[in-house]
Amino acid sequence: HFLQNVIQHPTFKDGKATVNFIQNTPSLFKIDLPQDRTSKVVNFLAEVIVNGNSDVKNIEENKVFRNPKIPKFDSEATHPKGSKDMLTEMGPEKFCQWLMAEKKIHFTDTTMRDAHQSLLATRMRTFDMMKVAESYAKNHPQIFSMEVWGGATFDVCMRFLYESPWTRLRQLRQAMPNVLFQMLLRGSNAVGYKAYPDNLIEKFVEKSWENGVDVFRIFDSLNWVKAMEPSINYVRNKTGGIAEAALSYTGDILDVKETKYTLAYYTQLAKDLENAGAHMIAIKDMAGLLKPYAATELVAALKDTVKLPIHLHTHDTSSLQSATYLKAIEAGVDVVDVALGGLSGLTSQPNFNAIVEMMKNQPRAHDFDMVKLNEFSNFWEDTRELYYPFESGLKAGTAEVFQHEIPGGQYSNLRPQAIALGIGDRFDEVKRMYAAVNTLFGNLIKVTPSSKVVGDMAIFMVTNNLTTDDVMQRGEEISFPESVISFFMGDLGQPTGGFPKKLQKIILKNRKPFTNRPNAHLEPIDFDGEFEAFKKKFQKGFTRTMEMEDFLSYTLYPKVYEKAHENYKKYGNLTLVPTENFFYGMKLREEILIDLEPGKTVIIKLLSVGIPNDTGVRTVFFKVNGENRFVEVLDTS
Ligand code: 3PY
Ligand code: ZN
Repeated sequence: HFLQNVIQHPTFKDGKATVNFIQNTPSLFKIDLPQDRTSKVVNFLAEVIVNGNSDVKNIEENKVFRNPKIPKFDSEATHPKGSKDMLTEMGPEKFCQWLMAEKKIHFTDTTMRDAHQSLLATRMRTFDMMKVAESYAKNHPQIFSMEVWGGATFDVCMRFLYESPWTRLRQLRQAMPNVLFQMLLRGSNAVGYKAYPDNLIEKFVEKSWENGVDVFRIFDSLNWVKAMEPSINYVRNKTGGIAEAALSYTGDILDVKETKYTLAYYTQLAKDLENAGAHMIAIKDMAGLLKPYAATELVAALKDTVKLPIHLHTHDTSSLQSATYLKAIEAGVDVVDVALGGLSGLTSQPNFNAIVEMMKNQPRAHDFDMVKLNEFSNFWEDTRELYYPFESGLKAGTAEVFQHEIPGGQYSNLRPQAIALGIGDRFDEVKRMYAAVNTLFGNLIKVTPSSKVVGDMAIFMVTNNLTTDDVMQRGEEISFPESVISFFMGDLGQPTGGFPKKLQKIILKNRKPFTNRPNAHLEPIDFDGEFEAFKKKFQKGFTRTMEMEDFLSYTLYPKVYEKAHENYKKYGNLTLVPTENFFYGMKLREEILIDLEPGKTVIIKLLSVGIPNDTGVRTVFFKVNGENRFVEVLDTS
């Protein structure tokens, strides 16, 4: 193509080409190939090289990354039998009986969901997960489950990573067919921040199961059983999976002054969830407030109250939570949530590797190949470096969490949110205000989305220099954040003990709140009609056939989906681009390999980046599979 361009160029034809002809004539490199997958990826790289990835702030120039090593495994061997195979053989009820009869402590590995949600603002890409997925499932098939989906991953996958969450799930499922996959489902709020129609939740559960989810951890951000019940039923009736219902833990059951979230409150909640049909009970300690001695009491009481396996989840924000696990294990908890060393600790889960060591030579020990398990920890430690712009900045455990009660998954987002609003240096105030807002709102269970309401209000008050007294005394003049108004309208359901009435009046300014289930006043989705309309709108120019899963993504996050879809059309499947290049572009003369599919690898080398021309356009020259290519990009800096 290049030679054709040279030969046909008028200057060359007229015999006027000098030694600088090629160098001064970029159009010679303009080769009109169809916009194939390679071109799309090259276009994306050129864009990031010139303008950066808009999601990445505060780049450290000349940062050098380590090369994460993938622990060895036999790619020819079949996967060893694991928990997924057992669920298939036994069905959920028998499987849960087997689990309760187990002496060994079992582990859920959260590395691919909550760990990076809580440490790296959920930015972990499928590319890095897929590097180790097969190796992990073959080396450590004895884990109880892998938490790989749900929570904030669904939104962030599309919003910032331009990935399809469904494709992520399918790819991981293929690489890890032997172990249970777990997701976090926000009950009536699915994987979003508001209530959705019941039939949307039903379809979402069904499709999640079909695409690979086995264990559904269902919670409600106000611990409202009524809001969890439909999801429990959908899992029971529409899937062969496990309905794990969660009690979200807040406060301190050992505090004699605690009158609301007492031990009796939690045991009653567990009983109600068992009656609602849960196969398992999770203690969801989203902020890491369950102290060791409280764990002894709570786990023992739950074991006495329900005949279901107990699964404990915590965040190590205070650095105390390995002790909580020890006490919970002694009290008979069946499964604990842990993250591989390199992505553990602080706002993430306690350290998997260390907890296995803690239990060695003890009656409830569970044997793992520690050399291998540590290699996986190292893989994540090295990989984590690539995500440095998304680190929360927390350097050490903080006992402050027992005062502010900010969930681990929210902490890593709240600071960047504060920085973006120009109050980064007032983060201490934000944390204190978070606690004050919680008291003002009547002491809530704070977990997505109720935690977002409290966070939004705290940020709003700090930004506007408001005190809680201001809110109570002159709240009529204040326009509160949308999420706060919606919360007091009852859009997220009813909190334990009801809303503080006086404040509710101030915030709603005479609007009448709902008292029934928010989903009950939402129009059901007309799946036949709306899916057809969706296909009409999005199928044109898209390379594969639109599926119900795409429609679900769109229905849950319309605007986010539209943008991700446009990007997909423009740039193709970006999960193939190595993370370093996805976030930071390429260095001059760097050469990278991208596997577009098995057996189809493209080799891309960056040759040069031109200076902006009169219209601000820069020409980026590459060598792609040995051929010269150039891409013109408008420099928006
Ligand atoms: C989520 O809902 O994303 C959470 O992780 C809550 O803890
Ligand atoms: Zn969590």
